[in-house]
Amino acid sequence: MQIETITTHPYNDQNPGTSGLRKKVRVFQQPGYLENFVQSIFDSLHDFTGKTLVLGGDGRYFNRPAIQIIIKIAAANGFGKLIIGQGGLLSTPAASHIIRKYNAFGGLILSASHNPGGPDEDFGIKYNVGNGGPAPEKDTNAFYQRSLSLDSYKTAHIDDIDLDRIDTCQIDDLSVTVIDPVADYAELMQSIFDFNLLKQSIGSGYITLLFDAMHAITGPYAKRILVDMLGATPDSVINAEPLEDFGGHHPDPNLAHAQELAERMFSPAAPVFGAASDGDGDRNMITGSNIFVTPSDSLAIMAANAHLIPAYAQGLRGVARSMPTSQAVDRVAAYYNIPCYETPTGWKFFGNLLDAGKITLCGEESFGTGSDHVREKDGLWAVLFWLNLIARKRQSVADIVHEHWQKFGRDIYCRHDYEAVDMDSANGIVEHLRSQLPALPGQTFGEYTVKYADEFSYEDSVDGSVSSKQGIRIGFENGSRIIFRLSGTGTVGATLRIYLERFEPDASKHNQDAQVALAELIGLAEQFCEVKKRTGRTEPDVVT
Ligand code: VG1
Ligand code: CO
Repeated sequence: MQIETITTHPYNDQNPGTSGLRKKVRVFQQPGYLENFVQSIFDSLHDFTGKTLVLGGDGRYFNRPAIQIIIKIAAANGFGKLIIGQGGLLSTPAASHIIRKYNAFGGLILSASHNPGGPDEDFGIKYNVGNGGPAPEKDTNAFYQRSLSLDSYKTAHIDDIDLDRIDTCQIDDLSVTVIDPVADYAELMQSIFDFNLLKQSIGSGYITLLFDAMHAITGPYAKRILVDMLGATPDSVINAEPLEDFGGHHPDPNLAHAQELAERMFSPAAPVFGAASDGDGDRNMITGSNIFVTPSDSLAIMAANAHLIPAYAQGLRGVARSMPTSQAVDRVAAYYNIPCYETPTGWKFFGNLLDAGKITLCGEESFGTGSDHVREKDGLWAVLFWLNLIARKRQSVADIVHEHWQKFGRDIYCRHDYEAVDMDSANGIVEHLRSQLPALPGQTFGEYTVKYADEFSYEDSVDGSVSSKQGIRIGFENGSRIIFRLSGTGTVGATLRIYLERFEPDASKHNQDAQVALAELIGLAEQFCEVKKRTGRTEPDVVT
């Protein structure tokens, strides 16, 4: 194998965010841009000669050429085996599983998740370590540091690999295997859930369902599992064909972007269950006939009912949620007397807790839930979890949610996003918030008295590493919270996220609209951060 060292110049903007490096496609297409980042990753890792690397992506524009480029760099850097999803496709959770199942050294996942795709849209790349999870911060920091001084990368002179044929080929010391992207994952799902019960419930018509794959990666997974294996009608999976531009839409599973699903779920003829997933298949939106389940509630409900699922019949060791996720799951953990951890935003912070066996289930308010079966959040797993619950409890989604609120109370919750805010204004908002923190505790605003006001810092209980500046928290005596943070996944300007939550124990008030119930907190949030005043905006761009 002929290996060539190519001279390059460093780029100064290759700092991975919450979930890998995400930029516009055109940024990635600059000479050496992708190559540099991949070489920076390999330069920061040790002792992988002859070992296995998993490769796959969500199928967005630039996925295929990027895979061919990475194959050649991985070959030149001494990997011994590459496992690649057919067509260059792997959902994020499936990639995590394949890394674990085949004892790979790590994997590269090509995705910008729920961001739009196409020549003028977004691309992304993320490195996952041997446990199947996103590289921890110490690694992503090392990749960035290396990228700042990188002056060459290595590439091998080999032909492009036929990504469409399931096969293994040997090129000198390198073996390249193209695998069915769905088979291993489907088998894993079968080992977790009661597929016989699901087949009966779906086959008998007790459960009718609608799954929106949003023209993204979960189409082939949903068709194989929900239709072929569980017997759902073929029209139960919509937008099932992965497209490079996701049909021109945002593959973002929320009521605004999964529009057809939302319309059908809130109509008189709605099926029993409806769900959607994102570009790379790690997010999930859960709905039932005429009801939307917030991700924070979904996590709490899953935790409260996990013993009904075969793989979790023994109960949960513990649970974790990201800091801005509502405290609903904390109440479940307290009820079952199991630990509940609060981590910074991003799945990489759950990895150590999962590896150490401290938690079984975890989730984020951003439509992410998962368990110790892989080291990523997992959209279809959450869908199967809910289907299995409905089949076992023989209750509608609405009944399951209302019964949960009656037992535990409701954490009324919403998030407001202000997108593409210019960086200076965003930094000004954060500075302004910071400056108020010392004086806030003890102050009263209407029915809200501030209990604490701080900037979240996390110490990992397994390896002792500390991550600071993970969001500004204002907590009130009555348990309500307002949280502010800047997104680490956007590609244009800054996105300010405002997370609002209020606990309502009184069941007669559980059916309130969240925007109404949270109106006073929403007003307070503006008083503290002044986003509208400082940017001239009148409304958030996204409300979830
Ligand atoms: C967002 C979410 C976070 C999630 C991350 C990656 O990050 O808030 O909870 O882990 O996306 O998800 P941020 O920094 O933009 O708030 V995915 O499905 O985009 O890989
Ligand atoms: Co995603």
